[in-house]
Amino acid sequence: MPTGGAGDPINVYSELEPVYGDATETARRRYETIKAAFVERFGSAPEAYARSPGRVNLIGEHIDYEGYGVLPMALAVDTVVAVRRGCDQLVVCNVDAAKYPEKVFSVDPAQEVDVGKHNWGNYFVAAYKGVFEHLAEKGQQAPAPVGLEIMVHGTVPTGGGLSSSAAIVCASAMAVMRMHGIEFTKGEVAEFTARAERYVGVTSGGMDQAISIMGMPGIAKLVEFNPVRASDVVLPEGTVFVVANSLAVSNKAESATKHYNLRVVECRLAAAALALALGQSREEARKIITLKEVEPLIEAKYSGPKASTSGAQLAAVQELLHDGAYSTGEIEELLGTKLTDLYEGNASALRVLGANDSFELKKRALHVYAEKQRVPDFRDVCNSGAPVDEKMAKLGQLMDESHASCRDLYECSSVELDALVQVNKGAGAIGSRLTGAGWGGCTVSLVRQEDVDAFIEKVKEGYFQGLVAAGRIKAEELGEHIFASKPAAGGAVLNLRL
Ligand code: NG1
Repeated sequence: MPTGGAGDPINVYSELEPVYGDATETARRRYETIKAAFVERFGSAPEAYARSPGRVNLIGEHIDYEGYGVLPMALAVDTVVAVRRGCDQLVVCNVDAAKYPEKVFSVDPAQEVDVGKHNWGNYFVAAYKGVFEHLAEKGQQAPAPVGLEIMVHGTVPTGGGLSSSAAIVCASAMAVMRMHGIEFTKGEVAEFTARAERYVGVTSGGMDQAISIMGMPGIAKLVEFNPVRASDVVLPEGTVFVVANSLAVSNKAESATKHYNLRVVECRLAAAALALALGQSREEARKIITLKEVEPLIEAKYSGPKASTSGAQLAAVQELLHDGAYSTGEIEELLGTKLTDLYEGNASALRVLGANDSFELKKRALHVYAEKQRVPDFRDVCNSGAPVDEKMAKLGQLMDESHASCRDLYECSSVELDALVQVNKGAGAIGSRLTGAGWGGCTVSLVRQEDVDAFIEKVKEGYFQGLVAAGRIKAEELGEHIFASKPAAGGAVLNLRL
């Protein structure tokens, strides 16, 4: 039985069954294809396979970088990395060579990742560097780097908010570790792969790598940070989550200064403004980075049994921050510093300051403090002894509230996502929301097992048929854009005799 604790070693199996369960026969055919591609390119079979899944976040959006726990599950779709020690380079190939052409890199762990020339092989190099960097951080002697022959195959849709990038980075890291005889715990791999992904130019919050490594079949995870850890959340019997892709593509890296990274800045400024209003000096307020750090200050002022709950935090925000945007000048006056000085040395934040001169603080803080409470609430409903129907109704309500908050307060939804959520609800979803960063990408809907087929048909009619008719997607591809998923296994190394 796979285990998913941060202190556990990476799972190693000699069979596909512990990972793929009922879908083992389909997986076997896929691995045979990967092996055949490997043999054709490199002359003989791989020594091992490493695989890591995509994920869907069930609740807790845009709060991981504020220090709060999130509640994702691993998906059945994954990335497989077949690997063998060989030549004196890193030769990175893909079964889909037309889309992902072969890339060759040196074995030097200190090499730079060329973010300017974005290519898919960068994810492998980022993971490779991450393994050696983590060894160095631990003060452990690194083994001599060896050349590797690699064949990758992924089934996680790319660019849809299901963390295809975490899947390839985590699978690559495990393959590199295996070939160098290096062992780290799951928690260590989750931490260093989150940092390593930044080499590819994305400021990751840490959720995606943690669930990709620590996911378990049938179990969602409450993932918490500093240090990263995951605890089991058993979903009610008969619960299925249906993922649907709005097909609005949000390029996170390109739009970061107006979307993702702007929100990170707004949250810090909201935290600083709250700290000031709660009596901290300007100097102290300038040191505050996350809204979580403000919690004890709120607790000190709003004494009483509920002082540590989101109720007190939301009351504090309502009282202490004003409606509407804060201008750069107003915040600079409050904090007694130029914002460019506050963010000195932080290139992504400085780009945000260059592109924006007003910041929404109240709405963002209201979202974060309400959303972070929905995560333990969701877990508590799952763990309660209530009847299944009642549990599902409460979970659905939390998901609906999360979507409304993302749309109205965090403003990270989009016309397409809102339309898809509406179609999902009309098709019988008990709860439905955007998942991942938003501004495009996927929705996740809670559906009863017995209703799944009818639900998917209705959503195909209500949302996707129009896109087929407009020639944007092909009817035979619809299964990639909407699919049911139960929590699937996390990352593993497979020593297979195929
Ligand atoms: P996506 O864009 O869905 O991979 C991003 C962050 C997460 C988290 C969510 C919002 C990366 C790689 N991931 O997820 O850490 O902050 O947005 O909840 O940036």
